[in-house]
Amino acid sequence: MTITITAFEQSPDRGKGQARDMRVRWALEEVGQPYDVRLVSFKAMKQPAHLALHPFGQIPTYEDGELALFETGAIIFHIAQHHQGLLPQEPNARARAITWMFAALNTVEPPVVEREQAPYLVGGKPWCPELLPILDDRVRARLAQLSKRLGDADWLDGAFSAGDLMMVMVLRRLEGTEMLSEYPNLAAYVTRGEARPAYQRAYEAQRAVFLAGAEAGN
Ligand code: GTB
Repeated sequence: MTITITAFEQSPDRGKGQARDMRVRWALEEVGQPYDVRLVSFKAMKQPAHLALHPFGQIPTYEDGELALFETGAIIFHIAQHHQGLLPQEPNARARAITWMFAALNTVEPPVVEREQAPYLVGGKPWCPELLPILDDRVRARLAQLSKRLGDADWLDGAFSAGDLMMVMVLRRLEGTEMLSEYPNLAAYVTRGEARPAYQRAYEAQRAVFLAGAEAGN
């Protein structure tokens, strides 16, 4: 049975690998699993057929036979548990790698997304100019802590793992801001992740969707 994931028919990021199907594509490429992609429009995501797969009407979803999953954390954990290459075998090292997945999603991603979305959500409010530096500082606090822990290591805990995959994807959301470049070891960490052949294949695959859509006039 071939794995099928869902992705945006027209990604608002114009094929820059920011939509979260990129995480799943990268994980599948790392473990060498082929997959199909079903593209969905914003409208289709809110229809019953998609809501049956994803109660919040979002992408990505993951289907393999009778199993249907949503939430990138759960999907990547599932892939990593069932295929070699994303989690160490040694139990304690495996638990630590899983811890980094949670840290990426629960501790680093929330302030990053909060900062990214603030201008859209409250940009018109008179107090927004005061809020943004506060949100910047919340991101910087996490980056400083992460930077200190990473030090001059290549990856967060030994070999590359699903924890690094998730953390690199979260940090990539800071693209276009100055913040990442203030922490050169984190910027190099992201570049190292992006240089992995599996990342490159995933990036090109999602970009091809955007290019095909643009050519078709979408
Ligand atoms: N917690 C969920 C997970 O990790 O799977 C979050 C899933 C999610 O946010 N999905 C987004 C979605 O479907 C797409 S990735 N949104 C449509 C909706 O909610 O109606 C988030 C995203 C979208 C676009 C960009 N971009 O253009 O740069 C970046 C990230």
